[in-house]
Parts: sequence; C-alpha cells; structure tokens
Amino acid sequence: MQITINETRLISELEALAAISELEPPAITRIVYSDADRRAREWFRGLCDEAGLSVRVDAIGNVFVRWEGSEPELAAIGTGSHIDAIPHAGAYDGTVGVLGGLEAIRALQESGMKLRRPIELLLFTAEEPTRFGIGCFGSRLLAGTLDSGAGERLNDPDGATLNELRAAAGYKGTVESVRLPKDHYAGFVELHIEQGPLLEREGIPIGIVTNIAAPSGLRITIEGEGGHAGALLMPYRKDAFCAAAEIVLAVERSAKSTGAIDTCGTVGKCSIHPGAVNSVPSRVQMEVDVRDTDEARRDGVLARIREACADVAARRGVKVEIEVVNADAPAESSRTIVDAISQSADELGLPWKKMVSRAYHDSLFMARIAPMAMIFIPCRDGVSHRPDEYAKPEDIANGARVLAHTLAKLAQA
Ligand code: HGY
Ligand code: MN
Ligand code: MN
Repeated sequence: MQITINETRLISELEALAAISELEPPAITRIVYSDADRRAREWFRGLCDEAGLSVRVDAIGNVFVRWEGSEPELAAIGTGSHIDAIPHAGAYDGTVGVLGGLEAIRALQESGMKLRRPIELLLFTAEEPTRFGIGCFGSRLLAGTLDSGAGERLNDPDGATLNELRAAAGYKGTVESVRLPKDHYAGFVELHIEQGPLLEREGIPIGIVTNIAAPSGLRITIEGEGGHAGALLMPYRKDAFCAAAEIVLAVERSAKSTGAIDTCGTVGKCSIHPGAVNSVPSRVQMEVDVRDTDEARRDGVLARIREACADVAARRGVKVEIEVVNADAPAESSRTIVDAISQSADELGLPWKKMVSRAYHDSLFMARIAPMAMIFIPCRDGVSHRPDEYAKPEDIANGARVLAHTLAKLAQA
C-alpha cells in the first residue's frame, strides 16, 4: 500500500502554527500555559478532530491523539514532540515532530492500511525549561522520573506554582494521574530537526539517533555585599557579580577540561540584584546547563564547578549556594526501532546516518518507559533556538515519510 505524505498540507500547517506566537514572525515565543500556547493547542485540537482522531488531555496538558488499531488492547506505538518554544526561537524545533507525526498518521489512514497496534501522537507539555527552570517536565511526569510533589515545588519566575498555572489553564486532575504504566507503549519514535550542522554538511537527509546526551542543570546563587558604586571603595567590596564572572569562566573551563567534544557547559541565564548601574551587586542568580554523552564525565564537570564555587567563595568572602535542578542519565536507543527506521529510509531510497543527539528531547524520558529512537532531519547551518532556524520542505516531508513507514512497521509487530 502506498503511504503518501501531503507535503503542501504539512508545510502550510507548520506556517500556520508559526504565526501563533507572543512575537511577530519569524521570531517565535510560545511559553507553556501562555496565551499563545493555549491558542496553538486549540488550533492543533481542531486538526485532530478533522482527522477523526480521539484526543485525551492529561492533568498537566500532555495531549494524546489516538488512532485505534485492529487490536486496541495491544500496547500502542507512540510518536510526538513539543510545540512550546523558548523566547526568540524558531518555527521548527518540536513542531516538526508534532505536525509531522499528525501527517504520518493521516497518510497511514488515507493509505487504507489496517494496523494491529494503536498509534498515539503526543504533544508534550513544556519540553523547554523556560518557565519552570527544568526541561521536559511533561515527559518526566509521564515516565515517573519526576515526583508528583513537583506540582507544588515547581514555580515560575513570578512565584506561581505548577499546580496554580495548570489549574488556571483548565487542566484538572492530580499530578499523580499523569504517570503512564511502563507497558503503555511498545515503542516510541520522535521526529525532530537535528539542531546541529552534520546532516546538512554531509548531504544526508535522515539521521537516526542512537544516544541522547545526559543533561544537567544547576541554579547558583551568590550573596555578596551591596553598596554605593562611588562610596564603597574597592578593597572593601564583596561584589557578587565579579564572583559570578569567575564562576562563569570556571563553567567554561571545566567543560573544556575533559577534552571531549561531547562535553558542553553554558550559563544562559543570570540576574543581578539590585540591578542599578551605581550600586554594587549584592546578589546574583545564574542557571547553568552542563551536558555530555558520558554521564560520569558530565558529573566530573559538575564536581569541578562545585570546587571552583568553593574557591571563589573563600577568596572573595561571598556565599555561594548550588541547587541541582536536574542531573539526568543519558538514553540509548532501541536497536529494534533504529533498525525499523533504517529499513524505512532504505525503502524510500533515503541515505541515513547514525548519530548522537546533544540536545535533549522528550524521548530522553520516554526511553525510561518504552523502547525509543529518534529521526533527525537537517536544519540550515545547524541553527536552532533562533528566529532564523529553518528546515527545507522536502527534508520535513522526507522525515514524515520515514516516520510513517516506521510507525507502520512497529504497529504491525
Ligand atoms: O535544550 C535542549 O536540548 C532542548 O532543545 N530543549
Ligand atoms: Mn528546544
Ligand atoms: Mn526540541
């Protein structure tokens, strides 16, 4: 049976979704539980209703779009990704996996195929860490790797808790009810842009992810002593931002010190108190992102950052507090699913290569409860998390084709 992806429909839907943003296109901002997030989800729900698919929404907003199989009691095959976007991001991170997944299911429906297993498309709530400081809390709660106390413990920069914000967005039920049983999915496949330059550089249209790197996040608070920028003389200062500057460089130095290309360290967020040009900074809060394909090597970097913080605190007479926001294990893809993807790409005459994902994805947590693998497509210059993020229509359509064939294989197994 012929599985036909409707490229025009898929691209026009990606463009329509890109227009639902807090910012003027091409910049996309779509933060979880924001008005743009709500409008995007309503729009997406309309597409699922048009396709005659059943939709379930859980207590934190994860959306499950189900196409029943001929044996509905069998564990489903899952696919999906996210539509939330960090500030000033692009139109393809996550959305290609959600709308590409919907297109794959519609193509399978239209092919007349009858598959044994149900197929479930997930729209995960909050893959990005923007609002609550931790990425993937939707898939973490589904997989049971985040305890349900997170409902009260996680709060946004304004102090609103996850429970308050999910209730305000209309999601009912307990956070405990989000967790899926371990055997809910027989397999999970996510389609995503590479967010790196390799596929485009090598002219290969399909990447098959064999490993997802181990992410970690730290929140570092530095308490010094503030004062007047003119009257507090240099020898008597405990400048929190100067201490922070040394720690930022220590993060970079620690990441580079492993000598491995897979080790990364970034300080992407920093706030200074009181934040006046003529006032010595008394408090700084920073968020640190450290990741590596090798968990032990990543933990070595975290240990060196802790040592550097203790040294800066002693030398500068400031207090440094470190909170570990997350320190997750890496994930290995399932050989069965990797083979199903490579066979599908071969059937379609599409060259492919196996590769590591240095970005984390909801698949990292779905791997805790199901055999998992990911399909990557090229993105221009490897750019992502920027308004000029771009993927070519034929690459997007090819990704959806490989996904549709892979889902069909797995749903017949
Ligand atoms: O940060 C990441 O790796 C993902 O894009 N949220
Ligand atoms: Mn992202
Ligand atoms: Mn993503």
